[in-house]
Amino acid sequence: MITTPVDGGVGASSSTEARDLIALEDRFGAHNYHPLDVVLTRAEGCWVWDLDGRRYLDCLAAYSAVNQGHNHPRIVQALVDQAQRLALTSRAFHNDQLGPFCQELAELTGFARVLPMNTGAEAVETALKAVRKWGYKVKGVPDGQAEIITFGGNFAGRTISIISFSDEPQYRDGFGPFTPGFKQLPYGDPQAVADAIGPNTVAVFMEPVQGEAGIVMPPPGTLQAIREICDDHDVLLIFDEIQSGLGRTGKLFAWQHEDARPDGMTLGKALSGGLYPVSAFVADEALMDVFHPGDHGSTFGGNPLGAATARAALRVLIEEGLVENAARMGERFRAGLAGFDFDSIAEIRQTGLWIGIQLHATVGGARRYCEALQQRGMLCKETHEHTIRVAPPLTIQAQQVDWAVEQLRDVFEQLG
Ligand code: IF1
Repeated sequence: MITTPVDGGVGASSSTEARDLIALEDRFGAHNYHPLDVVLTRAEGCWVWDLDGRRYLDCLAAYSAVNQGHNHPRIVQALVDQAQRLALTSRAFHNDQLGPFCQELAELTGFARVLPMNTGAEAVETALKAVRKWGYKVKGVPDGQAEIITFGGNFAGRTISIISFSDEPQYRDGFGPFTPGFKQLPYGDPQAVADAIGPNTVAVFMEPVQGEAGIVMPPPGTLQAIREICDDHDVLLIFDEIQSGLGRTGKLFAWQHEDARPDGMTLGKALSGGLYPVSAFVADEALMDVFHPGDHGSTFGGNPLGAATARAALRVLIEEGLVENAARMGERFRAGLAGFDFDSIAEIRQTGLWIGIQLHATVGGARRYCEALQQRGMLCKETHEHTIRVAPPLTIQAQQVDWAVEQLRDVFEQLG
């Protein structure tokens, strides 16, 4: 039985302790985020609790890093067991978790080789280095001339090379000079790709569904068309599945909604079930074998604690049927939202358990809708001011979906 949060949820963290904790963050932390006014202290499955004991349905899932649900017991146990045995060796030595992790991820993704890193941005940087080196050593592009095609609306991390191909002014302002070698095109336009490819183009790098842009799907057939264009021009296709992958869209990987197998993928977030930073770049030998010992690496990349945690997270994803559940529950969400006829809504985009409710720019932004949802015990996060993003753990059940749709309906009726 879904019950409303304790005290009916009164929104802003009211306890003194919560306010003191927020004050500490404000006094001693960098001000690089503007979180909702809630202080979380406990989580289980799809639910999180704040310091005042209020319960919330987590519809952000740490930007799709907790697809398996918060603190999944099997993943926690794997983390604890490994932490008590061997946590970090560096790659100067082998360990007994990395080989099995690489094998299991290679078999799951259908790619021959795995390069393990920690954050999504590091996996993206690894992919960028791989395609550039492939361009010079295999395709024969003149040294230093490699070009990578990217798309407007992308988000792939916060490093200087990654923001060098971002079109979001705030992510770039004050951080120049930028890394050269990127060409940016309109998202979802295969003809633009065909027109832009030149002799020095080494790769197309893209999200098969854009997350931060507001759950933006390309027109049907786009991925397949770009795949064919890349094949015709000896250009690599790399999909960033760090947010769209591992079941989020109701397929194991978002590209599987089309017939468009890439030459490599970046993975992260739910790769560890949200228990530990684990990311990876996966590719076939022709691409991955450009890396020779000493070319690239990381202190924590491939550590046994992350590898053991990720092995458990992938087992849970598959054995608990979370990809299939995401497809079913996503369909339930879509059906529930189909009846939303509110003037404030410009568009509802949905694929699997990934929903973007785009509001008209005239209604004053999505944050106040997220704040109203918070008061009803549902945590969402707006993206680019006007879109409410709904992305619960893939473990969500029908009752919770129906309850979430009810809260969304009430808020739209309340705020118009
Ligand atoms: C923040 C959103 C932002 C990603 C894709 C790579 C990365 C991400 C498709 C980098 C990370 C996070 C970063 C976090 C908020 C969140 C995010 F898109 F998910 F909503 F920012 F745009 N590729 N996305 O989504 O992975 O290095 O963070 O592990 O930076 O505020 P990371």
